[in-house]
Amino acid sequence: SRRTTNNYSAISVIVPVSLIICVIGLMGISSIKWRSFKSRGPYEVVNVFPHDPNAFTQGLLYAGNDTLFESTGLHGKSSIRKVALRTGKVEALQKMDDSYFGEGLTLLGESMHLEDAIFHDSEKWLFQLTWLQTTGFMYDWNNLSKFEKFIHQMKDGWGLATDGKVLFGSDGSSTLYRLDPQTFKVLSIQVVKYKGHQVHNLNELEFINDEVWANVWQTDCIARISPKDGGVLGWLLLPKLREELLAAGYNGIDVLNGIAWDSEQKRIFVTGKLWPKLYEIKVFPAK
Ligand code: DDQ
Ligand code: CA
Repeated sequence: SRRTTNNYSAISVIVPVSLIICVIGLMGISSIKWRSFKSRGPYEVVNVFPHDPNAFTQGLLYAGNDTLFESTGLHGKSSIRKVALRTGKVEALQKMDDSYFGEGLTLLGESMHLEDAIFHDSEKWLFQLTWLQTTGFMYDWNNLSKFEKFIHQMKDGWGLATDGKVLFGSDGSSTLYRLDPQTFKVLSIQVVKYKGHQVHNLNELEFINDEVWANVWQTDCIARISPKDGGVLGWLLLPKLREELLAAGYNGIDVLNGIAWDSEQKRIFVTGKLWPKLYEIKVFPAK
């Protein structure tokens, strides 16, 4: 009878324990499935908007109120334009002289104290670079036909962004420049590096949450740069966006280029040169 009691107690332990192990195992499997479903990648497409397929996008920014400003390149087709986010409709456009190739674009004002501002009556100014030249243009954001030339000290003009105080510029090299928005003098430079290797071809820029994001020309990659030391904090790899457009038959598209940040609603927009679409994406932390 003692033996029977022992057997009983063994069963009464083994059965519930194995049941518990089984349940924990199942929960584990389902949580792995759930996690892999949730982490389809480090980003997610939230919205897709129309984009002018004739815009050779070289600069993109969000100006509030579902409005973007865009700088386009190619000689004879370069422009600066105000674009409605939801429809992609061009609401204002200033064509550039045929000798210029539009490049990086940023918007600065309000918080900036512009003593010698060219347009005293405007509260914000758009700054635009041009390719292979040190000439840039400053526009009244309310009236794109009001503009003035400036000369900067970078080798070339590619990307432009701002933290609200200085301009960040790129010139196709691995150098990230800080420029004074009043004198356009170089305040400091940083060499952008990933694990000790220089990252060349830095193109369109955006200042997002204390990071400088840069499209790397001829790649589907965006480098997230620390403005403290020029180190790459992480990468955003977006080959799918371009590949899906190609698969949908848009054969004339060029590279991914154009990042804009809506700091109020925390929205990130990306597009490309001659892309028919502009994407709102949600990005998960770099690390
Ligand atoms: N940049 O964006 C790398 C600064 C300039 C790209 C220039 C691409 C030139 C394309 C020329 C095509 C002529 C039809
Ligand atoms: Ca930008």
